[in-house]
Amino acid sequence: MIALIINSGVGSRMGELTKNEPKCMTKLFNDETILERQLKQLVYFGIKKAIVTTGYLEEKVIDHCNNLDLPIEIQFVKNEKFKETNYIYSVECAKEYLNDDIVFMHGDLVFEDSVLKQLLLNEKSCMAVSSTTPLPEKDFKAEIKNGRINKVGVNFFDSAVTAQPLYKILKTDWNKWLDKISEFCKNGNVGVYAENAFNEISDKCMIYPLDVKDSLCEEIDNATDLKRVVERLKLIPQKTVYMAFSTDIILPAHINIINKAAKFGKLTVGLLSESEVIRYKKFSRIKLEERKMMFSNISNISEVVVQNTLSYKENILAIKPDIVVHGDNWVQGPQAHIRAEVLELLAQYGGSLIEFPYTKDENYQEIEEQLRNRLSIPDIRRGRLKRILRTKNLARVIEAHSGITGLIAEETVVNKEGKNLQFDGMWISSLCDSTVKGKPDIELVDYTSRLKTIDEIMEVTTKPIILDGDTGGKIEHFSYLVRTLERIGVSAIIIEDKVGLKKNSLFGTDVVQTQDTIENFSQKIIAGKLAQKTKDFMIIARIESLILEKGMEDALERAFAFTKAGADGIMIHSRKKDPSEIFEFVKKFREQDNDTPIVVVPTSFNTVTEDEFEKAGVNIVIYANQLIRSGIPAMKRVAETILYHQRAKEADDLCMPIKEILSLIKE
Ligand code: SPV
Ligand code: MG
Repeated sequence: MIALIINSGVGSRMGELTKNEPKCMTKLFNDETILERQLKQLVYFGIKKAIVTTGYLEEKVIDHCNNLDLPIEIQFVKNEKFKETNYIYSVECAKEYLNDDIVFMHGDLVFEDSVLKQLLLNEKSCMAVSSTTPLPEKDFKAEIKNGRINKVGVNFFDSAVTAQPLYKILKTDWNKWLDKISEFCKNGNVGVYAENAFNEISDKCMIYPLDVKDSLCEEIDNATDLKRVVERLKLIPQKTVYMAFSTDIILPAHINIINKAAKFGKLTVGLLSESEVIRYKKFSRIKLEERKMMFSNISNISEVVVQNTLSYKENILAIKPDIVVHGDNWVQGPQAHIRAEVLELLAQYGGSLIEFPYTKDENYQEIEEQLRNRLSIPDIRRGRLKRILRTKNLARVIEAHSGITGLIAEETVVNKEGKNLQFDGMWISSLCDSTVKGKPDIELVDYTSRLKTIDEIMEVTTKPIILDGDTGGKIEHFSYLVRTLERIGVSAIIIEDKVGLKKNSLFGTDVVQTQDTIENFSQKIIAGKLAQKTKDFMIIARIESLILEKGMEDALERAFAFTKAGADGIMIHSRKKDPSEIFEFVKKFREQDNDTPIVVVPTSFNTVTEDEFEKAGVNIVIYANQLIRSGIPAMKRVAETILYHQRAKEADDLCMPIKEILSLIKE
């Protein structure tokens, strides 16, 4: 379906109003022109292309349309003889573009949405008529015969109704009408209405009257018409428009689309909630309240609300906007299903999705990049873990032991059921940091080396880092360690309540491991807390009672004591497959302490889902070693394959293509 709008004529009856402006640019109210209103209505009803005939003050019409920048393709066709011909000739000029079902209207016609809607919904070709308005003296009337339009013109008074030059014509009918128009024009019969041609073939070109009764549907021929129509328009409620934003920087491109959306009606903007922005964009730099303030101060926005999910469902159901506006960049790709849902919801009540062509804003990309780089600055990165814990019930953290595993933790995003899932932070595991160096996990890799690992990861990432601090070393040394970590931007250290030669917890009681006393370990925490200089840094106490089979009571006693000593979180560890002791601990701890974050490392109890942990009251889940454990067997297999075949070809399928490796690492 395409639209044909006739805008070639001079409109001399408008007097002064059309002296310098074409009639279609007459302003109605709120500065909206007749043409603007028509085009927006066409966009609203999903029409993608309009043919606009021009003539009088052609450049002004073209400029006006270009400035409107509506998501509708406009083909301008000039009637060079507009002064000496009627619009039958304008239609003839546009003929080559009219090979479709069409909505045909005069450029001075103002109608309400319901009129166009009924017209478009009609299965047959039809013309807008009114059985309730008195027959006009000089304007169009339609003679009705056998329930169809028989004649259209100003001189038919019998069996006639008031008619307006607004039609929907199916291609088959239109072709017949067009052929007759061409015949008229060939014979030089160009001073008449296009309807004169129709009147000769109305038995073949089946156009039915669509009675719009008292709905607004009027041509504006003079200043009196204009005044009357404007008064009626004032009574029609404005449309409601909805748009969602996740951005925390506002650039001209944003203002541009906001202005375009606001042209369609009263604009409500939904701001993606902080936790959802973190999910979607990795990090929100400014708080939701600040984003609200920014958007509320944009004059074309009437209301700002929060959108709690990437899905628009909740807000669409609550607001029932007439229009949702979005860039067309979500037609394909990860957001396509969100769009599909929006369309489905709008269809339920007759709302419309209006999509503007998306233009990639280089500026935006650059600023995003610059701001993203800032996220790696120690002062910004350090505080992110606490912010995440404030906005999400459960943070998911994965181990990183090198630049490349850091990048995997940083960049991996999975889209599931409309949600972007990604990791909130990185765990620098003692086990992995030792293993990657071919060393046992016994505090053998010293801090010179461990800080180097952290630095390598920090160089290429922005997400918060939790350091596995083993026992934390001597109390006197621990204070220095806290300051160093804090200074470089680490967010938290987890220290375990063990002394002597530390072995990996997953050995449990198979090896000799000694637990620290509550008093001594509390002193370590106190020393660490005294040493730290910012409020951002967290010292998390890890309790080994369950690992060392010292019982639940011991674990809980320690947890409360360490919290009292100032620990910012408690990590409870277990090496059992069965998670019940973990859940028991969390339940009992939560009975007395609702605030202190609880951390778990579900290496052995790996059947528990994040959801289950969240429900139980856990706040951080650390996937502590899966990247290194998956990497080692893959590498071993390749080494064995090469040895076996004595060449590398057979190993190729086991390897990532060099091209992909290169694209993984951005320069
Ligand atoms: C580590 O990842 O180094 C840990 C967790 O400390 S665990 O290996 O389970 O002890
Ligand atoms: Mg460790």
